[in-house]
Amino acid sequence: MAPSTESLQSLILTTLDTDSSIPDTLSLTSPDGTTLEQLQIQGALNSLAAREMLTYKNITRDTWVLTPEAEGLLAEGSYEARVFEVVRAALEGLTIQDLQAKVGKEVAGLGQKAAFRNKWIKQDNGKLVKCVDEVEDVTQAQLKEVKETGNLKNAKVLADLKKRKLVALQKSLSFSVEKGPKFSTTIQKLETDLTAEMIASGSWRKTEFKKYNFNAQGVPPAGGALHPLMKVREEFRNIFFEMGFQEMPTNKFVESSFWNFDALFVPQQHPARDMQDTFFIKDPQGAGLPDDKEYVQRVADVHEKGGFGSIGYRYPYKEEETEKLVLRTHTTSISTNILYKLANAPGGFKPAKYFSIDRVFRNESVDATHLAEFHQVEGVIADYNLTLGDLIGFMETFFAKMGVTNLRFKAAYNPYTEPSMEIFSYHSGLKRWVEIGNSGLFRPEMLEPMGLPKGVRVIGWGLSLERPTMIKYGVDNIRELLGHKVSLGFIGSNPAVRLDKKMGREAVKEGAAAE
Ligand code: FB9
Repeated sequence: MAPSTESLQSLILTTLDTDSSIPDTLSLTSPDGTTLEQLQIQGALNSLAAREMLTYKNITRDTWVLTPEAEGLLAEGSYEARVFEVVRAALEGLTIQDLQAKVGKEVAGLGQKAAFRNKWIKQDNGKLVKCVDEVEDVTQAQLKEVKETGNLKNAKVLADLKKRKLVALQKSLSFSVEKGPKFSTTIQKLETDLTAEMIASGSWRKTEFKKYNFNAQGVPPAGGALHPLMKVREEFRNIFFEMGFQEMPTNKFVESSFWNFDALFVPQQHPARDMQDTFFIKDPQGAGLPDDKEYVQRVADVHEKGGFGSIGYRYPYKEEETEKLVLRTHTTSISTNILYKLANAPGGFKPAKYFSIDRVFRNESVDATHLAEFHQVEGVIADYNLTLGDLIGFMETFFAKMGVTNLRFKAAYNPYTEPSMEIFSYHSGLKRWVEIGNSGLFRPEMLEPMGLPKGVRVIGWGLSLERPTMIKYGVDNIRELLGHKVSLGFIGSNPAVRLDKKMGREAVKEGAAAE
């Protein structure tokens, strides 16, 4: 059982007291004779040195130590000595097979070679016979010298033993110790706190205080930690700001069906607007419609009769439907409202780039990668004569900022964009294509009723925050990332990720996390 620091300190002080110095702490042995760990001794020396009771210097030396194999040879004799023993005992000589049977293949192999070299044995018509009556196991003696002295006078032999992996160099550290100015054999307990009583009584004057250890690592401050999702959100926000985007205000989870659906030319009977996809608010019953009644009418008209080159949906547009309140199913509702304001801004439309990152709610069946809510990352760019090529080009630029390249685009459908495309990236970890987002050119049926000038096109795209976060942090199940099962340790201990930097674990684990 390792001696306590206190008992080590008193051993050192009593030794110093008797011997006035300790030339090498290797000589120190614990009262129960167990060899003392030099590192533990160093701990005891440090606290005594801090109190100027002693001073010490390091003694580093390279000592040669025996490898486990060499320990075996030291204990049972060298291979060649063992072979010689067996051959000597076999008066009629011994076949190789018999020798191997007796000492094993490896010993027979290694031992023979050395025994031959030492002319201890020889081959005689197919049998091994002894050449001498007795031998001195030089190897064993050499290993013994190394064991006892940590070295070997004959450097050549030492090099050979090293080559045969029988010895290894070990740096050993010990200490030479001298008495210090405040040497004493008793350790006075050092006060660590200056108390009011000490000051009142003045006892502090003759009290010895423990020195401040300014190198001591402070107690890690129990501080908050950003949730990994928020760390990745910051990465996305930086990417958008870098590209000159403005952030849209997203502080409203409850949206009217007008801004969440109708203004985006999503027909009122579209399945996405059913209970099983959207959370409808029971109370209050309905939302006030936008004050711009003409705009609402234009939206109703384009649904019913079309316009702007569209034939519309040709169904009776119901005001009560458009007033229904919902938990927003996408942040595209915010984009729509911002685009409307852009179209009606004093001084008229100006090209703009906006983004939003916030929670959206979908009444969907939850599974390992889906909850009834997720964070949507969305970008929109409004400018004259934007094309599908601009969208594709921009996607490459945008995703390249997070280290995602080699994109593929697959035609898709959204009620509010035409053409629409799903975006895929080839994932080296998974060795397959992963869907990393959705995008499109907003439909004129959505943009023109707002009053956006002819020729203005708006490209938009979106992805989730959860997917990249799960991939970057190697999380397979979304419940490890969100919800009551999340380990706070995971939150507190995870460093912020750099979206554009491949993280070790991530490369490996990414496999499992992807869709
Ligand atoms: O995030 C998604 N995938 C993804 C993203 C990033 C990633 O890692 C990056 C490497 C670092 C890995 C995967 N998806 C979008 C794709 C799929 O996960 C998809 O199955 C699930 N989607 C969500 C919706 O689920 C119902 C992700 C979410 C999504 C989908 C579409 C939009 C936004 C989020 C959109 C949009 C849009 C389109 C046009 C105009 C404006 C907005």
